Amino acid sequence: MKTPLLSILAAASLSACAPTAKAPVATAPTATALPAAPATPDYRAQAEEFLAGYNAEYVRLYTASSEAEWRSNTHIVPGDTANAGATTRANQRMAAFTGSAENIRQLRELLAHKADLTGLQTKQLETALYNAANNPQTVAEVVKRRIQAEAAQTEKLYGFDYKYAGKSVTTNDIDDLLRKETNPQKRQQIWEASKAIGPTLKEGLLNLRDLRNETVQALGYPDYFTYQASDYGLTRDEMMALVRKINTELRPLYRELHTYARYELAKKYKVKQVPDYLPAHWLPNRWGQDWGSMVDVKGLNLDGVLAKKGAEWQVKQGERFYQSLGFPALPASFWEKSSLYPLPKDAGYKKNNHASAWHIDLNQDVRSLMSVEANTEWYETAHHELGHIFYYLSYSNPDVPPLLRQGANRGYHEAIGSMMGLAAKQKPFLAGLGLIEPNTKTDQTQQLLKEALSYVVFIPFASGVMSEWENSFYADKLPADQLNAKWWALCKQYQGMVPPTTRGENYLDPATKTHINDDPAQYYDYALSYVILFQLHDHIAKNILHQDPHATNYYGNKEVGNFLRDIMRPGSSRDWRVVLKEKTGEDLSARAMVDYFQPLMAYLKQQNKGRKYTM
Ligand code: X8Z
Ligand code: ZN
Repeated sequence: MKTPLLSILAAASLSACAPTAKAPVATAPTATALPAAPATPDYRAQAEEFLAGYNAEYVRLYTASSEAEWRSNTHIVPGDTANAGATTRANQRMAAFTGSAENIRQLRELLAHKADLTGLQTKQLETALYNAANNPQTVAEVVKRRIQAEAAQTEKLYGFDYKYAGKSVTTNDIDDLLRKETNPQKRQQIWEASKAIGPTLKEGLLNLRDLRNETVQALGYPDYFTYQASDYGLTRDEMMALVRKINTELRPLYRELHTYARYELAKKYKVKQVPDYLPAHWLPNRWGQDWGSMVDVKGLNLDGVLAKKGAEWQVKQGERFYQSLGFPALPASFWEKSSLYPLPKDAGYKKNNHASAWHIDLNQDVRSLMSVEANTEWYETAHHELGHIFYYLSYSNPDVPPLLRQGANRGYHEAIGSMMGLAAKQKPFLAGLGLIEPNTKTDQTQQLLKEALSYVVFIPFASGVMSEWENSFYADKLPADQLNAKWWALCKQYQGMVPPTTRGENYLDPATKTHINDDPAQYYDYALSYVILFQLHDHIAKNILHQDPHATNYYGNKEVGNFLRDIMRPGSSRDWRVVLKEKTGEDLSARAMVDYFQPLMAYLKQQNKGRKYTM
């Protein structure tokens, strides 16, 4: 979700304060005439005045930064310095304000009187202080260099010209080839083409690591990873313990999927000797993070349906789905200003090839940047991005000050749209919309297998490989000559995946993942979002729809919409733990996700009978 701008601002501090509890009002003066006491400063009034000014300036600078970043991400011409210059200047103005010594002094001073402030004031002040830590002007030079380095990295990342078989290809082309090509030699070449960008990004990434660490260190955070985790009110150790726990809970299922995939893919590629570890180029995704396209469910050929409907239909259909739950129509400006589809080949410029959603003015100017094509992956992604967009619109209300217009935590922001994407692929939903014949027999187990190959397979990548690598990169200062070795050691350990050939330090395969560059040290957001999405989905299915979680149809259900809007409307003004407990009756837990896929275990064990397990 993050735009580079958002990583400059960072996100709300959701530390373990009691956010919504009203502080007691100062005792009223008694009736008896006492000698006039020295007036105690009215901290609440002071905070109100400070925050009014702060929020107004924050919105103004945020909007200017977003506009500049938008241009930089939608109109990339290598070597063009105009956009990068404008973006850097706008971001520096934002940094100078959010990180100014005077603002930090006032924030600290007011926060020293928490007991006199309202919960909402405290939340805003803490958020502002959290944002300040990413841009402290006590180290203005470091912040300035980081902002410049980030702009340069974006340009390299999205200006790169991928080549396969002598021709320029887009990342959409590569992804499509990896889903469809059946010749293992060609697959290897395609996979290698997708990794060619890595070395280009190495110097910039190493530089950014130091600059990111140094900026947050100025306000007392030991490293950038710790800083990002603190947004959840967690220490680095607590965050790592949480993601490791999630990974452990899904490991038995992953082990079955891994065994299944090794044997099935060996059959598919006509390889006699089944490998112990999955060759990375066998998998239908550049990082092996989603294997969903391995399985076709008879009678549920979504790709076929979508191909006939076209790319535009998918985004429009996404909007209709949200509207059916009682969300408003998207503002006209969304359709006018978004960049939703691939650029024409002869455009003469490139754009960011990864999907994102933007809250340009922290109000009604919402946009999405995608390259939607007609296929299941983009159908899912369109629902995902619209989840961000409707989240933005939901908390852009007078009760939520601009500083708190963020998700309950970052994981929630990722969860809403992913959950809608899951719901929009279930059979009763598709049948209800007339996209499939309601009477077609489909194999429920195959459908569940397909889902597991997307959602379960993602966990060892997100909570394992990505989180462990970034933790080690930022917090443990992973040496520059061990970056790729560490990456592949983690891929083997968590995903059971190995590269087709030795990948030395002349490559930088982690950097081929866009988030490593422009959404740093927070990929666990997505792992947490899956956990949250299954918790929400489980609750919706069982307690609102009274349907089997595997076969739901949310379409048109206003109660589902109300449930979601209750979560979304307060933004980060409420504590995320309290919200989850209140809405689902549960603490954060992989319970619902594990339960959802439990029926698959017996099937997989049966399929894998006599096969060698290697994880
Ligand atoms: O990056 C994204 C979103 C960003 S708003 C499209 N996702 C992760 C990824 O692509 O790696 C969604 C799920 C995982
Ligand atoms: Zn997202």
